[in-house]
Amino acid sequence: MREMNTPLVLHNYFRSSSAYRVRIALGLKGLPYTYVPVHLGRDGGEQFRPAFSARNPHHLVPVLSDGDLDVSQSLAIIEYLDDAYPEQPLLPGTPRERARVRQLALSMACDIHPLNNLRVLKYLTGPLGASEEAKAAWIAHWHGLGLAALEADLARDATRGRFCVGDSPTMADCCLVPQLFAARRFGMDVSAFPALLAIEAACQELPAFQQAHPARQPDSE
Ligand SMILES: N[C@@H](CCC(=O)N[C@@H](CS)C(=O)NCC(=O)O)C(=O)O
Repeated sequence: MREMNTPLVLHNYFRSSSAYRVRIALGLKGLPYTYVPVHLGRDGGEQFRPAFSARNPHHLVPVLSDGDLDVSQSLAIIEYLDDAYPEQPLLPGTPRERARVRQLALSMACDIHPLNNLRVLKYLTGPLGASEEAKAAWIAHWHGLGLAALEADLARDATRGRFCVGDSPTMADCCLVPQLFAARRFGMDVSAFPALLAIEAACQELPAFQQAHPARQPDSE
């Protein structure tokens, strides 16, 4: 555990893309936090331990604790942080831009990520009896479909700037960088997505994105 003199505690796993989104958001907003690792594989998964289950009965990281409040769901956490700690907003000022940021973030958090989540993949190869090859094909299919749609969406969009929406990082960028990290981890070639890669490069210039990288976390293996 990395202790900080702050009310914010992030229950977290270094490789989790959902947790990675929140680490980026906390960094962009300059908010210190205590890092509590929750190992998703060890001993059947620490997300099922009673202490964690009491915080999140869905058994998923991340959970952000702020005093006596526990918030799960990475996008709800990021919106909570923006509401409670408004400095360095991660949602833009106009309704149109806010809708666009949410649209992009949700397309990753709802339409790409869940299909490749640990428990889904375990169910495929466990009860459904899928082979490792079938699992790899599943991952490549859903990642490829989702990222190609995102590339087409961003490539034609006039609100895109250095970042997904405009020239400041938003919640959409907090999702994009972990999604590309996950795609590469699963062995995908992402070179066919130049708009995504250009935004990722702009993000990676910022310390908040660099410091949130899975390899830099205390529980990194
Ligand atoms: N929609 C949730 C997804 C959370 C989620 O799926 N977390 C994954 C890690 S990225 C997890 O805890 N998986 C544990 C498991 O599948 O057992 C969010 O955005 O926070």
